[in-house]
Amino acid sequence: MKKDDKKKKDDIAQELKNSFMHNRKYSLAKDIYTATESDNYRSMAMVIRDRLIDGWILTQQRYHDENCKRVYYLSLEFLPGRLLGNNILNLDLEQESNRAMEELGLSLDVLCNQEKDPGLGNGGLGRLAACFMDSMATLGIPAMGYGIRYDYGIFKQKISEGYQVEVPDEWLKLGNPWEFERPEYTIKVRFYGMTVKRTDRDGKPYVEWVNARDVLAVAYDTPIPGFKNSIVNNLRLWSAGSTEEFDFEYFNDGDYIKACENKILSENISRVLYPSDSVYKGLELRLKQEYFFTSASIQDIIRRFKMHNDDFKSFPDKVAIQLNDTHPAVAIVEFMRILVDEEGLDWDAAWEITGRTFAYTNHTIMPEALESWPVSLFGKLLPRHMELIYEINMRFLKDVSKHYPHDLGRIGRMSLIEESGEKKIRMSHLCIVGSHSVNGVSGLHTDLLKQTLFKDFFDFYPEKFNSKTNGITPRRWLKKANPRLSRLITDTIGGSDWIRNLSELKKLVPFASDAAFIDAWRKVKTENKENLTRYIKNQNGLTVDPGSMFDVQVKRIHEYKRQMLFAFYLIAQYAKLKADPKAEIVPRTAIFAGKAAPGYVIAKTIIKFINNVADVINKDPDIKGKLKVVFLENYGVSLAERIFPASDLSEQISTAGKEASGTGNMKFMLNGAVTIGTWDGANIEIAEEVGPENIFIFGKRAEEASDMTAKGYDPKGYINKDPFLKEVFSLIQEEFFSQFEPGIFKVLYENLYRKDPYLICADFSEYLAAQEAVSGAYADTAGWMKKSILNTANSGKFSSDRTVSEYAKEIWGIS
Ligand code: F58
Repeated sequence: MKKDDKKKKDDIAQELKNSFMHNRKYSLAKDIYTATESDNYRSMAMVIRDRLIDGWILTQQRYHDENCKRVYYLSLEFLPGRLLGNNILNLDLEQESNRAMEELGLSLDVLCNQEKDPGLGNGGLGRLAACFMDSMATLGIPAMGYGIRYDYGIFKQKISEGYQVEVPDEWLKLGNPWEFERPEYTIKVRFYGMTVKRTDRDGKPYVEWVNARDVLAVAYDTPIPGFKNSIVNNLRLWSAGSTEEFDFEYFNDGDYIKACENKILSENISRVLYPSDSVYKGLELRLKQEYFFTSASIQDIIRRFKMHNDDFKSFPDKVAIQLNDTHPAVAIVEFMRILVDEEGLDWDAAWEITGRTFAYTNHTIMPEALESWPVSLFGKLLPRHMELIYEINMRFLKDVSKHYPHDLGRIGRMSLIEESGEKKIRMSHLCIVGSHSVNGVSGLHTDLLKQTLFKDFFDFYPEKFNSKTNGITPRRWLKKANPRLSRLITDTIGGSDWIRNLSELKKLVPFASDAAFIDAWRKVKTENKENLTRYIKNQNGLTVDPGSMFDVQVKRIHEYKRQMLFAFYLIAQYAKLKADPKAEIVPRTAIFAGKAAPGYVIAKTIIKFINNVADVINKDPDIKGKLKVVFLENYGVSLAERIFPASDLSEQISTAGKEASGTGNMKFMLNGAVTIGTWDGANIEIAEEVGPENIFIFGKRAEEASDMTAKGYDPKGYINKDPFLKEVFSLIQEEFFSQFEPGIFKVLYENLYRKDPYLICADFSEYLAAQEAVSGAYADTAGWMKKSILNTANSGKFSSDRTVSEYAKEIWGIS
């Protein structure tokens, strides 16, 4: 290091220390004797927050002065992860912060772990939104995220006697140093009421929405810094409040409780995140949440637009709005309502502006996850929006029937209103009709959208459809989560450009055959595994061997993700070892983590099943040193950061055609884990990047799988053919894993033995063979390390910087 640089770093470390002491004393009124670890975390968070402010103000001023085109990312979910470490990293203050804390006798790591991980999302979709926020700031895209500031995020998962128990996540209890309340941007959102037709002075008819109930949306802003570029974007989350502290009418009548009711009901809107990851439930409060944050965001966006622009015609040149799935779909209607009812634009002009502004991302083709709101509920809550949807639909279907006269089947299928049974609004159709872009999140997923779910729409508007393969931010998922590997990479390829340009990792390819490098790579992996080993010991009281293969499946628990397939493999291995205790096997530690939706009985039973299987295997002395099974509780961003760097094998074994993309698969790859997976979602693209020798692919392909299900498939044929599979079913039926609670796994057994909707039995034999191939490959340590290195080296495509650049260029019109 040059002398000047060293001096600069010394000065910064000193400033950080001073600022830390100042904040601890004057913001928290604490000293060295009274400060808790949490106080020290908060003091350091304030130090770093202060360092974000100048960049934040300057960035926003610049966007304002340049009146540049802005991107708004509307998402009901954001999973940003802990911010202290990440913000230090993006501000390039890692060394100085570590030094400052050390000199104060503190550990930055310990402080960082004090932070509550904001769980404002369920899984992939929410985490993708957070990766995009990081990439948009890093690429200097004038972007803003909009969502809800839930008082309670996704529940905390405890495992008790093998069962999932949900505990409320009180993430705001000790305050949140990263957010800034902005009461001055409070926005009124209306619900209920009715519409009346009126004519203005010129005789022009218009509609008024009257007798509505008001709720207030209060803005909370969180700065989102780019990586080492002084740019700081904004994440604006809305919290609900009531218009009056009390309803005075009731208050005066002496009904105190009734007087508080309105306040309580209003505030409930942002109380809690719905913890369902792929089953849609038509609950009124959920629709209120969707409209609440959407309306507040659209009003805010229009207010900002009007500060610099007076003609709505230029709106699409100044604003791009990306809808993260259909949850904010009502934004399209809210925007039309404002343009037509409040701004007085005529329908055609408003509709054209709307279509050019909005873009929609789909994240699933699973029918049970598609949102469709009963017309009765929607019309009661949002009477004007219901009318507008009918108008949009009428005009749209007129267009369709011009192209396909007399094709009533097609018109019925494409309608925004589902007419069979209870009338419902198909939110995805609304999004497609009201947007200029519809994208899937991987190549296969987009193809399936075009060929199946949205086929009629693809026929009608082929130009709207496009694919944007997901990505992950290398800042959090490599630089921060895996500091050892990051250092090794930087030292090896001679620089840290890869953090901003992930394809630089390709430079590792020549080192994949270099013995010294292979050894260094193995050492890093082993140290990371030792770390996780300690965590497992701490959490589960279980000793695992860091020398064993860490075989990992971490994600939401869902039938289509097939945690049961992995569990079946482990049971088959167990049975094999019991039958032949001398059988040679490659020692493995199987690691599971993931939450089940509280109302999803099968998923919750799967968790109990895995834990019981783990108990039997881990306690059996015959199996010692050969197989261990671990279920880590409370999977989330923070736990994920510990797991990926320590993984050898990544389980990506969904039924082909069901996982839209997956992003965990990319995090494993980036950290040098090898994938065993089906030909599904982004696994396909991972295989293309890394080459067939460095990935283990098995199982039915999407088309075959859907054909089998359509034709009516019987798992029994497969069960009888495969002796291991047969043995697995016998063990479950004999209550081998439920001796003390007989009958608890009947629901799993019956479901898989009779229906097996996700083809676990059909894929089992091939999966077993693929696992055998994995064991063979792992036994050759240098060969495995080569695969591991090549996985990291070829993961450049999966940077969210690449994904976001594609959105910017091809959808948002931002260079
Ligand atoms: C996920 N969807 C996909 N939904 O399952 C995954 O393949 C993809 O990689 C990821 O999106 C990002 O594109 C997902 O996470 C949800 O969590 C929704 C939450 C709200 C209810 C409906 C599902």
